[in-house]
Amino acid sequence: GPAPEDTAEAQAWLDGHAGGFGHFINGKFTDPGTMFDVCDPAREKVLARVTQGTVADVDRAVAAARAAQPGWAKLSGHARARHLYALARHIQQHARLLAVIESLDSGKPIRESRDIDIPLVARHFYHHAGWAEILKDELPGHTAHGVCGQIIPWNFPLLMMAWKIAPALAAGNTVVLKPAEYTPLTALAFAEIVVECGLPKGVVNIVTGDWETGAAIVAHDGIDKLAFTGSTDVGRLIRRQSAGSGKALTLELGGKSPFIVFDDADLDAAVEGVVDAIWFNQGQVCCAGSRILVAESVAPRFETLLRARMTTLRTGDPLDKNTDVGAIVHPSQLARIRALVAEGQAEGAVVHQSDAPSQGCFFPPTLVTGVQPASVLSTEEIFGPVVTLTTFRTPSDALALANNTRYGLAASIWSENVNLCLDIAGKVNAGIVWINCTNIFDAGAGFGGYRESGFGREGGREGMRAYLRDPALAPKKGKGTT
Ligand code: TXE
Repeated sequence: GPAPEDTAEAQAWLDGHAGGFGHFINGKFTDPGTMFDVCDPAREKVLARVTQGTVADVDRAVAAARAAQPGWAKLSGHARARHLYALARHIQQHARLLAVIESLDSGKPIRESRDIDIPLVARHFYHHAGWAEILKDELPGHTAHGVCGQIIPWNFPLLMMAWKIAPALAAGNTVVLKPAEYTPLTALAFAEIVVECGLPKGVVNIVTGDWETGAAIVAHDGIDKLAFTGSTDVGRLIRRQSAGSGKALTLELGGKSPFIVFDDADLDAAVEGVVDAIWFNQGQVCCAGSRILVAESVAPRFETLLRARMTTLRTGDPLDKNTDVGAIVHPSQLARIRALVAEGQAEGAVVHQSDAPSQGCFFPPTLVTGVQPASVLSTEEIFGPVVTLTTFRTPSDALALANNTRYGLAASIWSENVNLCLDIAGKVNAGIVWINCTNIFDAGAGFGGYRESGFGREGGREGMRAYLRDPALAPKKGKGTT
């Protein structure tokens, strides 16, 4: 079960906010307005109440960000770096609280939030503090966009926030960020850290709410750059709505990433790879390896090993340190996963599942065999712990199957033949390719996709450039200043 010292600290924090949360605008929390419930999907109970952001709230947040931006951009790179280093250190100091709140709010296992999400959040701020220091030398003449409007999803709430805020601030932008309506709590805890670190007011503004709040950000004239991570449908909508507005835009959308196992692969390692590819964060990962493509000659042995491994996965209480697979973020996502799997079954797919609790928002780890390439299970992003298994004969068959998707986010290749790996890596349509590993992230490496997976990169040099105006491309007169 949960460790009492973990839950006590988080419970005290939640109790301290029993009156509900306002937005974080211009360095302080507003009074709560019309509120909605934020729930723990594993226990199906209300954790907190947060405010539904209105057009007027977004307006106030953008005004604060606008007013703060010239001063923030005028600071030396070193001064901005010191603020980012402070944020990173304070995140580390509050790591346990942030990890527990993240697990309560999203349903992800505490082992993941503690060992992956929160350390990567701190790493992202440290990395971009370094960028603030060297920006003038590395990207001379580049200037900040101005005010960034950032809309993020619920699968990695605090990490997606860090991916958005750290480079924006390093570059001299100020931000208005909207967390996802299912998981706003760690962003609000981060707002308290912003106060604790003494960041100038108005540099970071956080407005909570659902799609209407997001739409108000997208439509706002005072925003110079939009960054969105979420569903492909909403990404498409935002692209259409912002076309011609002069706003810079990056989109990080869905995926249906292949996981290719060649006949000479280390099959035990590849089976562990599947665990990381599709059962990490309950498969609610944009770059999840959701389509296993395995060489026909080793497929029976691989399937046997994988099904044996599935029986050892522990699905249950996210706060239990022994849990491998936690809860699905929200009943609406659970319903979506169930409907897609039922549709695949109706088409003749064979479903293999391990155990999951019957109470709470859980879906068991699921392997699907006998699926056709045109099946909904092969083409649709399920965004749940569901992986398909298909066989191939030759490397060129594998490549054709891998690229038979409208997405292009990630791919994972398993073989002991490095020449084959590098050859396939160059031909697979994916922004990120992993060889004999999967779901590895680092602040120093650009992350992003092709086709319907969006455009623009986050992390690394490319990610930094996305938050800057290239002097060669910038209009003569811009709103941003450095
Ligand atoms: O995403 P939405 P949903 C995929 C995944 C999932 C499906 C639906 O397949 O099952 O999307 O999830 C804000 N203008 N991904 O419905 O709606 C919203 O408030 C402006 C993949 O939760 O895209 C939230 O903050 N903003 C993905 C954010 O967009 C709008 C992660 C994402 O929510 C808006 C999440 C609008 N019109 C879901 N409508 C990934 N790539 O990692 C919604 N939002």
